[in-house]
Amino acid sequence: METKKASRRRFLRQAALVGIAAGAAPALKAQMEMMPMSGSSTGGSAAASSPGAAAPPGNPTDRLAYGVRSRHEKTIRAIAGDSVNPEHMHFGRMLNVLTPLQDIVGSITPTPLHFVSAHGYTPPDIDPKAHRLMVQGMVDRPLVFTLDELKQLPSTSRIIYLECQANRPEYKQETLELTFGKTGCSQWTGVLLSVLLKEAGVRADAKWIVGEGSENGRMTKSTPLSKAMDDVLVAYGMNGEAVRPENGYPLRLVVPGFEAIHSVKWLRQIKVTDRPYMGFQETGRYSPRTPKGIEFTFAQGPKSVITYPSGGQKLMRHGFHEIRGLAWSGGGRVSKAEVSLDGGKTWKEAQLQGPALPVAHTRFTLPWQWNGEDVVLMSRCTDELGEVQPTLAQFAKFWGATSAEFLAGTASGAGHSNAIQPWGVRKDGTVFNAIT
Ligand SMILES: Nc1nc2c(c(=O)[nH]1)N[C@H]1C(S)=C(S)[C@@H](COP(=O)(O)O)O[C@H]1N2
Ligand SMILES: [Mo]
Repeated sequence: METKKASRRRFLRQAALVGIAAGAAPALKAQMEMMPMSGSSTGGSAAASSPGAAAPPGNPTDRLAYGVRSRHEKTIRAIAGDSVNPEHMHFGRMLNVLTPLQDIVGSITPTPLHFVSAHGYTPPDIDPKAHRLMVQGMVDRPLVFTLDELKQLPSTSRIIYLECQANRPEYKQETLELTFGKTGCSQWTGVLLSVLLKEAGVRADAKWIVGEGSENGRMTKSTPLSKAMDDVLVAYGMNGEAVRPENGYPLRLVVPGFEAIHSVKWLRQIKVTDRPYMGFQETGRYSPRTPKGIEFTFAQGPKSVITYPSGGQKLMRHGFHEIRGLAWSGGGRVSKAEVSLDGGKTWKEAQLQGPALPVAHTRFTLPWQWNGEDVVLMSRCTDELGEVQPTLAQFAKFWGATSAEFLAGTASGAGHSNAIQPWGVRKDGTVFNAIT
């Protein structure tokens, strides 16, 4: 038997269809106003018909055709300090829009809140029908694909985090968002790049691929062929719908676990080569300089951060708080997340909120009683390779420098920065960045 709820849902759907087909928004609005807003099947119709339960504003047909969040929800992305007005971008200026991690309650980043990074050029407005992807270079058969052709090939969906190399605890920003906001986690859908490369026939002496974007300036980035043949996606889908314009519409690379610069957006070409390009993306800040010369870094190490309580927030009461955070690793699954309530002297194992997927944001929680004292909270994680997230001192030592030099900005150029992030809680409940 069909429940009342199900039949109302069906009615709504039909009403929406009728409304769209006939452009009959006023009729649909009238029907909607006659409907109780909630709970009539459980006898809650009295509350539902109270004046407080008025329909939200705006055109109901539009609202149903493509959902919008409650008007009471205000979370937005911040534009990072190193960005300029997107209307006036030119080479050398970045567009950096941050994921508001402090407001996100799950492990998937809502698409409209996913960070955006673009290298100085306005995200292009691409017509998907006119768009082409070319696979050429050291291949037997250069190929050109339309979007429709790509969509007909065998598809793969994976939940994968992306993180920019500029997400650096040692930048010592005040808030979680400013320090960690250049990461997001989405379900990406597309074709494995290996499918296209096999179709084109990669020559035996090829070693690299170079992805190229469609924006003015055509960003390029070199990625080892071994990775390209492994798990790189040519993605057209992001969380179940088309990739958003700023995130690479209609096509982008998703290179799991590598710093996000590899995940070339607005992808128009894959060139197979025997060596990497030595362009801006390979020689600039993305490649650490060591005594041996320029080094490339690829898979990102294990990293985590407490998202509540975090820098910029305030604890409003003593007693119970649930410590919450995110952990991820370019090396695979997060196998353990730990929290320290005493500035790193002792560690407690946190609860991982499954599924802990490989190369994906993984939530962790730990119940906590705050007695109103000053405390320093930290998290660290371990990945399935057994690698443990380092302290800033350990991280700095690895790159031949000290914490102080990293905090002063005189030791830049290291690879992925995954140092442990401490948040201090003061007696008045305010939370601050306590990195030293
Ligand atoms: N074509 C192109 N691809 C690009 C970029 C760009 O500027 N142009 N920025 C890169 C950088 S630095 C990052 S961190 C990621 C960010 O992906 P997102 O904007 O979808 O979060 O895209 C990468 N891909
Ligand atoms: Mo980036």
